Amino acid sequence: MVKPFYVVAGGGGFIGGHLVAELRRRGLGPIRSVDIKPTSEWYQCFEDVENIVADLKDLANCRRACKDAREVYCLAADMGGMGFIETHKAACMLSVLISTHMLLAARDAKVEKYFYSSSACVYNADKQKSEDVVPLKEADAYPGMPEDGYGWEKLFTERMCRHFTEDFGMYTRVARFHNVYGPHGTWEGGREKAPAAISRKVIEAKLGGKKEIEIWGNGHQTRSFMYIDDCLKGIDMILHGNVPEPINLGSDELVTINGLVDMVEDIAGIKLKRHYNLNAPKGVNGRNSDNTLIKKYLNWAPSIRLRNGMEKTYKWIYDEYVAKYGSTAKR
Ligand code: GKE
Repeated sequence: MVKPFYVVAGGGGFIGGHLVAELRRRGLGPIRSVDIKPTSEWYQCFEDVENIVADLKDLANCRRACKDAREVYCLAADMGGMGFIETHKAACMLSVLISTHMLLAARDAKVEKYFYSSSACVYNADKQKSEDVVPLKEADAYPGMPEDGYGWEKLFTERMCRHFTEDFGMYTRVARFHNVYGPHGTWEGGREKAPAAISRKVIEAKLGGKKEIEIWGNGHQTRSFMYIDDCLKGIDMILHGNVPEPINLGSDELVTINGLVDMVEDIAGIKLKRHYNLNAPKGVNGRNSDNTLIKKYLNWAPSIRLRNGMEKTYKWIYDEYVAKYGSTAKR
């Protein structure tokens, strides 16, 4: 019997919501989307999808999620930007219950293809000490010294996927996401990452009239940021391609945090006085994606320019902000 369902675990989240939308656009289905949040808090929710509110830390819920599944995309995790993962290490590690139970349930349900979203946070911290970072190759995850809490859980689950393949013959694919951004994601509340946080702060300053911004760290930190459309394309290619090992899925357009602020200011048409909070969560000094391996396997790598993605992201957050707080908000 052909198993029909395309299952997105974490479908109420930023990337999960976009993935459900993309599967619909491709005409695939039926689709099942599972998330712990009430559907009113899902970033994207579609009536023609089987939407389930459930805690995937419970094995029984994972079995329900994987029933009759053809493909499973495991994106469910308790996570966020640096402000969240540095201060919620135990919660991040408890996602191992989701990761473990989803793998078990998918194995027992004999799903055809299983995708796991790992993270650039698996990389050895010693390789990310300098802002002038050498792009991270997949082998740089070892010897293991990942981001404390969140990164350990991701690295552990990568290994679990590998051994489920080796020991049980399960088809798994693993991508290491590098800081994904775009519309329909978290932009306030503490879990937001730098692209959304900087956008919100610039909007606050623009609408509030106080022409100042607080930046975490000294602004010299470097990162690469991947626009959601590249992420969706990469997930599809990695899941359906011959990519038998964890692989970088990230942009290699390196930018300093100051450079990101310059860009958002330019988009907003404003210049702000900068305050640097050196006690705020900072993460690693430098991180970039080496895309040699993904090009070798797929003859493709993320290529959407940061400026293009940030213009769309800024606009979406601006509209959300005004809808919530009004256009003369002083927060
Ligand atoms: N979140 C945030 N908010 N970061 C800021 C802010 C702000 O207002 N101002 C400056 N930053 C700086 C942070 O201090 C950090 O150095 C850099 O921007 C990027 O922060 P981030 O976007 O929150 O997250 P990271 O790139 O450090 O880490 C993320 O990496 C991903 C994988 O590449 C993780 O939080 C995970 O979301 C994910 O695994």
